[in-house]
Order: sequence, then C-alpha cells, then structure tokens
Amino acid sequence: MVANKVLTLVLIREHARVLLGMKKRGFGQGRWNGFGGKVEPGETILQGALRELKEESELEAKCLDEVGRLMFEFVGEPQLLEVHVFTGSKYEGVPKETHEMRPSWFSTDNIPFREMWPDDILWFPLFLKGVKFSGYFLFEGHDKIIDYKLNEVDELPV
Ligand code: 6OG
Repeated sequence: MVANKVLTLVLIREHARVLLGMKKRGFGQGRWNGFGGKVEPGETILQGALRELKEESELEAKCLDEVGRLMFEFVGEPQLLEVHVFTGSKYEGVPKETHEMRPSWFSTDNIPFREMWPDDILWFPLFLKGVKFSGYFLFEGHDKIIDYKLNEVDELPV
C-alpha cells in the first residue's frame, strides 16, 4: 500500500466570478486551475491550502470551506492523489502573478475548460451550484479520463 499524496486546491469565488491561475511550471503546466499544492508535514490540510494560496497568488483568505474531495489515479502509477477542494470569498490582497501562477478572474459562465484538467468540466458544475462533491477519476496520461465516479454528497469523506 502506498499512502495517498495529499494536495489542496483553492477556488476563490466572488459573486459570478472565480479566480484561476495559469500554471507556469510543474504538474499541470499550461492549464488554468485553482491554487494549491502538497500539504507539508506538520501542517493541517487547511493550513496547507491557505499557505499555497498565499504563495501562488499573494491572497490571504479570511475563511475557506472544504467543499470537495477528488481522488486521481494515473494508469501505471501506484500513488493516488487526494485533492481537498476549498472555496472562500473573503480575502485580503490583490491577486498577483508569481513564479508559479498567472491569476485571472473568469466569469462563472465562461470557465476555460478547454485549457483545464479534463476532470474540471465534470465537477465544476457541482462546485458552482454550491454543493459538496466527491469524485474519483482514472487517467491514462494527462489528457484522457478512462473511468470516473462523481457524486454530490452531504458530508465529505473523512
Ligand atoms: P503541485 O504539484 O503543483 O500541485 N491537481 C489537479 N487539479 C485538477 N483540477 N485536476 C487534476 O486532475 C489535478 N491533479 C492535481 C492539485 C498540483 C496542484 O494541482 C491540483 C494541486 O492544487 C488530475 O504542488
């Protein structure tokens, strides 16, 4: 058994717009996504989410709620990614481009799905609806989903 790699993903939402960042390097390079990354030893998942948001966009969230849990498996890779999705609308600061991300606001009816991870078009409608969701996606490479499950849930798995 290999332990899951625990990651965060933060989507700042204001009225009818969502803040995304164009990933400039590393995993997911060239795709718009929320802000986030690996949870470090000694921090809670929420602390990791707040830290990554600050590091990648220079925003300080006042409050984040966990709204989604996404598990990703890649064919041939034993380690699953366990992504904790957070959202919030209160923050301090102005989004700034950093070495990792170029931030931009997108209207909720104009999300750039063609330049995002292919799972996003599936779960974003639940996120935008304001419900909690839990999903599993099996990828072949980084562009093709060969199996998935996605559910609206009352409570996220522990
Ligand atoms: P770093 O490796 O850069 O963190 N992430 C995904 N996000 C979406 N929307 N879809 C996926 O499908 C993803 N896989 C990982 C989690 C990687 C960041 O990318 C997210 C982190 O926020 C496979 O530290």
